Amino acid sequence: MTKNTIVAIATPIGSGGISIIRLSGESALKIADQMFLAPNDKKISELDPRVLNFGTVSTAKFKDICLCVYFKAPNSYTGEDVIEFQSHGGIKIAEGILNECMLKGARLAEAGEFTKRAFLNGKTSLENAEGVVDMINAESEAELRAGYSLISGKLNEKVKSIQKILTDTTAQVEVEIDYPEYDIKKATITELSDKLTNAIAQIEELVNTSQTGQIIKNGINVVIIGSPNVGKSSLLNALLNSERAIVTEIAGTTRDTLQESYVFKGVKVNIVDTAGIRNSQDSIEIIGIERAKQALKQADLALLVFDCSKPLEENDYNNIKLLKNHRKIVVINKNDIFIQNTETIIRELEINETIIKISALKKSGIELLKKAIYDAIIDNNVISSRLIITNMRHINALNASKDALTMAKQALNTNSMDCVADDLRTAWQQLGEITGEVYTDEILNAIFSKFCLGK
Ligand SMILES: Nc1nc2c(ncn2[C@@H]2O[C@H](COP(=O)(O)OP(=O)(O)O)[C@@H](O)[C@H]2O)c(=O)[nH]1
Ligand SMILES: [Mg+2]
Repeated sequence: MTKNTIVAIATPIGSGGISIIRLSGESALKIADQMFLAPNDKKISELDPRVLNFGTVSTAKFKDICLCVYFKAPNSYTGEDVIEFQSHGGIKIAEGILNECMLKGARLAEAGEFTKRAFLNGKTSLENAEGVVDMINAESEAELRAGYSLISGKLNEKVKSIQKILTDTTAQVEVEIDYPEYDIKKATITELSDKLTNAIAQIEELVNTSQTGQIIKNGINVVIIGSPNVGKSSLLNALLNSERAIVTEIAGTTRDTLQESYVFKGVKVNIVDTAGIRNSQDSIEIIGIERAKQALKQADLALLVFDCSKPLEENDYNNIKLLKNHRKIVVINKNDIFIQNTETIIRELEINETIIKISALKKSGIELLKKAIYDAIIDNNVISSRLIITNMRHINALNASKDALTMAKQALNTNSMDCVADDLRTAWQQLGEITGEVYTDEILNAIFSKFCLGK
């Protein structure tokens, strides 16, 4: 009877101010009544819901002073009876209360099970729940903003408004199917077609934000490429403002790729320092150079670094060739010495890309470079739009819906109204997968397994 009541520690495991142990399900109140007493010997079921009560929690092995709150179904996170104990924050205390709840009949919740129940009980939509995970896992402000637009229902609102167009259109199409004795007016076909064009345009507008959305989610991937000793590792350190990579005057110091991140204007930038590319006999360095080339393939942008304190050499020209078809920014380093060489180098490079002059040693030009990296990749129009699609699942559903609408439009032109109705239903359902109006167990498992325990 009680196996449907779940329990988990909702706060991170470790020492801290407080730990929260959360129970949800039909026996939550009964279990809490056996464990918690307020000072006047009142059980939690005798106290008001939604009030934080002071009292004592008792387990078989110890007692603790704690707070306890009861959310009565359906007015809770999961839509079921929910109890939360707030104990002193310690691993043994939280585990003890958790174990006691299990002894009294609750079972350990799976990852994301509280939120899954919230979804199944109609307390949250699917994309809303995904917004919660995105916010928890966010590493930049841009990710937080994208997560919040899901939680606050902006995508939901938009999807519902497109679905409304589709429902209206379907109704009109079905009238035509039901009364085939009347010839469909040309005006009707044009009107229906316009509605579909409008829906497709709205979906496209969302899909168009997804490229920037994916970058917001994953960060801008930047790789530093250049000959040995041009100052790549010094540049990484300057961008991070920390002495992360080893810098020496010995060529070939960096053997392996090294990835770190910083945040600029709220967007995460993943930056990879690489071994200088040259013809090497050193077997470890050769592997490093291979890794550098690999990192280049995965990067959104390369920083091609040159040293302006000496003339360009063969390795530099090879790197220009290597990066010929790659999106890049040219970085001229060591601008603190031999500045007169810089212009000669720029002329020799014959490169049309953005050129930024810096001194990694003196940390000059670094902010300018950070801005150039951001501007090269981020579409400011998208960033300032209210809604950015960051989630692959949403992108796929939007594209599938758009495909079905394109087919509906073609069917409309050939007057196959049954096909139009079918395609419209598919398009509606694909949008429904975003909000969770349409779902399968696989979809739910894929989404909720990304949650942490206790969420
Ligand atoms: N004067 C000057 N020296 C630099 C600058 N950047 C790097 N160096 C020096 O160049 C040498 C090689 O630097 P490093 O970052 O290890 O180069 P990497 O091999 O490309 O990673 C070191 O001695 C650095 O101190 C710079 O902006 N100005
Ligand atoms: Mg290096």
